[in-house]
Amino acid sequence: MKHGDPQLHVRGESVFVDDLPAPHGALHAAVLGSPVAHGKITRVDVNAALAHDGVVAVLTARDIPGENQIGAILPDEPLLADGDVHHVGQPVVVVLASSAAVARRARLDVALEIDSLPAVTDPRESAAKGQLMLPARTFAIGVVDDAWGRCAHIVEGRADSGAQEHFYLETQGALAEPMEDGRVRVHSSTQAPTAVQRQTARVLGIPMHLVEVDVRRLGGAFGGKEDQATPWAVMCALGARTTGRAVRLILDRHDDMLMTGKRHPYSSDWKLGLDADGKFLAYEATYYQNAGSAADLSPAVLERSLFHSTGSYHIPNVRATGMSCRTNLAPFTAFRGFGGPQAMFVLETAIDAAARAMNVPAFELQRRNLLREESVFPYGMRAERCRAERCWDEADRAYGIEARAAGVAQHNAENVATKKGLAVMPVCFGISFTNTSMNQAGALVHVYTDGSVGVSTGAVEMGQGVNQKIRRIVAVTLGVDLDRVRVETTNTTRVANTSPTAASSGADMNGAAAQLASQQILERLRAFDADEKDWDKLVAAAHFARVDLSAHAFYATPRLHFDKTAEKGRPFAYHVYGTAIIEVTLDVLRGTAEIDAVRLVHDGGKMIDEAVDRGQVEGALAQGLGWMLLEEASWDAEGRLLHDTAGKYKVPDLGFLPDTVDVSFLADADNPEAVLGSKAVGEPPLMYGIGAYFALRNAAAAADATIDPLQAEAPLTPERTLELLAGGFRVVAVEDAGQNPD
Ligand code: LUZ
Ligand code: MOS
Repeated sequence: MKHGDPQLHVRGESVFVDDLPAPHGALHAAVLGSPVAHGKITRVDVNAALAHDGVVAVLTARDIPGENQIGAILPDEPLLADGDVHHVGQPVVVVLASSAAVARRARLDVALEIDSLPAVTDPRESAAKGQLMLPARTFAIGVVDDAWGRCAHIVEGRADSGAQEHFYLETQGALAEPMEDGRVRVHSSTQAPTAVQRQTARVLGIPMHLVEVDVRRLGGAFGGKEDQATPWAVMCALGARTTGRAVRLILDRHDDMLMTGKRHPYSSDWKLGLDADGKFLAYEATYYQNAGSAADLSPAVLERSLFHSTGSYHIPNVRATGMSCRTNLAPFTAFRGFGGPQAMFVLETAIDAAARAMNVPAFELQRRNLLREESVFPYGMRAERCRAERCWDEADRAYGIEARAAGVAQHNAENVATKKGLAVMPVCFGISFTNTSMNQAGALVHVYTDGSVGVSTGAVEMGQGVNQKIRRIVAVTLGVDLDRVRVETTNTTRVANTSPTAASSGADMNGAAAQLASQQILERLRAFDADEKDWDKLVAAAHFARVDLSAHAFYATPRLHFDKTAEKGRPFAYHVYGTAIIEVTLDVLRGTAEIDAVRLVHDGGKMIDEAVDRGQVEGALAQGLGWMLLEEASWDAEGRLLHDTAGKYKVPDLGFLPDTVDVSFLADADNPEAVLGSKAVGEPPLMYGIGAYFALRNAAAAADATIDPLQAEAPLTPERTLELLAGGFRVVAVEDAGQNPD
């Protein structure tokens, strides 16, 4: 791979939106956001800002020629606030100037007056006030209420998980150029070029064919650019339309953190019932999703929480209810896992509590209740080619769960100042957009007369290696060297009506479309000359004989259906499985922890590019560990973001990550449901990180047996760990224990 993204990245040659050469006369934009979380706008006076040298225009809601609306699921999100504001940082005014510095300075001189109203930041309070985005949804199987009576053990409690910054290296940004005849071309750092095209057309009041969106690559996205790249791109297009000049808007880190949404915090109630043998009989969960001030993708995220309420386990009686609760925080949005991690954290909390109540290791209960072939999920789908037990048993065979647990117990018996903890985390994640209609992709393949190949698809490269996979798929299909194949930018005039590159399905769907297009060309070439072995000669001769060397193809994931009235169907093409074993060491006095090792077996299918998949597993794991133990997002009671700069927010780095990360891929893992037998990889491994929470809490419990397992709150930062220990921890006790170990 001589010309791939990794090579360009390490040489610093990769071009991002901010690196594109500025068109002649290009302007720079800065956005003024609301300083308060909720209120009525009483005055917006832009004259002082306009008076700045270099300021060309200042845009408000009144400058929007079309609809002031960019909400995709619900129409509840104006591009620029009009009348009222609903979160701190909500865009109100866009300043266009000769430089970003001038635009940022001038925005401070906009006179923006707002009458503050009370803000709601807590999802339970929002639900109590009836501020749901949509009616609550419930997924159910069996009869939960009858099952409790048959349970030998019932545990009940609460679990809370926090928000998470996407912290993509490249912040949100776009560049829009006015073109002839009313057209606009938008370069956007988006996972969803078609969404940018659609919302730009909506806000400008023009047809979609006047809007071209082009995406070379993203410097990371993680879901943060599935829906929330759109406003900045639309603002640029609006500016270009208004001034006739190109407009670039790149959020600085502070604005990005302040104005954009994060992973949804959840507050949840749970209840788990088991029989005397430790079999799960009944499970009930209620999720209060903190959705923020506009729907964004929240209802879809909530739906995925419901799909993943039972994690990797078979539970015959389930009732899971979810609510998207409107609050006065920036709209929370897609983030790798998309509601799945939040739901799995709740269930693992319940399992951990049950294990403590029954005085057995949690991993015994986990293993006993894993999904099996033909297990039915609460949403009616059966587990096909279920690999939950295979991954677990393979991890156990390779890494020895019992032996490691014994080592941890021995350490804890011999040590007072440090305690070790172990947890096992099985993952099962459904692959496909839960919204069935989104499971479609297109590709356009050109073979040029010199035999080189250009491929366009709907997939967006964001560092996940989708272009490398598509290259391989096309090269293998056509039978040419990898170097003959180039993946072009993602562009709405070449491949139209695309779904976002999301739901881990970018390579699955766009790769399949690229394969179909390549096959069409190959069939034409073979029909023309079945015997010619030399690719270059074959192509040149076929062109001379007027054979079409281009093909478009379309792929729609087969066999998907879902009935939202019954909440039953077959929403996923397949599931990805895996099991991780996580060990940590806690410094009991300081509350700090080291993650010692993560060892895992992952079901990668028949991998198209093992290096790419390994990178995805390791990166997702790091993000999951960070979410659980390190990354603390916080707001004050007035809805002001407290972690509003890079310096106030910890992201996982090499020092935080374990020295030992053993990733093995399941052997013989063909997958007939995806291209070339592969499996999607982007999101599932994030959820291995959940095990770190329980490994650490187990370590804390080894220091203090009084820690309440019925309440779980993530992230388990050193501060929170010390709070947990404070209940039963006394310095005196440690000194005593030193002389008199018990
Ligand atoms: N985005 C989306 C997603 O729109 N629908 C999904 O089901 C999904 N799943 C995971 C990540 N992004
Ligand atoms: Mo999504 S969380 O943009 O796959």
